[in-house]
Amino acid sequence: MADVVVIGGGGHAKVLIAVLHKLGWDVVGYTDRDDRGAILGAARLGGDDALTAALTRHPDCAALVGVGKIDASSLRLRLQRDAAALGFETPVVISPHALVNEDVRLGPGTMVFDGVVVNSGSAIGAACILNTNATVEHDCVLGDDVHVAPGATVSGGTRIGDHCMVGAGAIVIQGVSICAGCVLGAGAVVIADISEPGVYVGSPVRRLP
Ligand code: JB3
Repeated sequence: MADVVVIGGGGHAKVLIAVLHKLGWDVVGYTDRDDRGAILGAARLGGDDALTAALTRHPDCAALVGVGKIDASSLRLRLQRDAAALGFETPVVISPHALVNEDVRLGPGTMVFDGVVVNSGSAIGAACILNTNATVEHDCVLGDDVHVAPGATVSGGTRIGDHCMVGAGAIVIQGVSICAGCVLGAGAVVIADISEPGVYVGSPVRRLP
């Protein structure tokens, strides 16, 4: 059984820890500035300054970012890079209840949750979240720190830049390019390229001022 520490102790961490348990990882604890109590049996170790001590106690320990993402900030990627700089491995996590087909590349720290389908030819960057029941179709290219929220559909041949957030139930049609730094609201429908960072809502999407 491999050891892992989770960075962050909120809702996303809970979902991540449940998947880690199914995969047989031993979650040695989580870090958070707030004490959120035990999360599925994982205790708070302290703030992020407790990571160094955790690595000393568990020298082969991995670390995964359990802070979620609801905007276009780079926080998750920064936390992951900080953990890697301390010496932690940041492995890919694929739920046993997800389907990742052949010829798919997943960057370090990317997490693929229950019910996700990723189809062949797709390349997903580092520290991404493919959340519950999301679909990433064939030949897509997703940058680093992209969150595809529950139930969203990214159709074939789509490109999505770094730090984007594809909201719950959103639909991106085939072949579209979305630049870095975009947030698509829940249920948004993207039918044309997006080249300006911002928050987009509706069907078809419009950019919020
Ligand atoms: O929609 C879904 C399925 N999931 C959402 C997820 C993607 O994003 C979820 O519903 C939430 O909207 C959100 O999850 P997250 O980030 O876990 O949110 P929350 O439950 O508010 O917890 C965030 C936790 O991260 C808080 O306990 C913060 O104190 C902690 N946090 C923030 N910054 C941090 C840091 N923890 C550490 N260790 N380091 C930080 O820099």
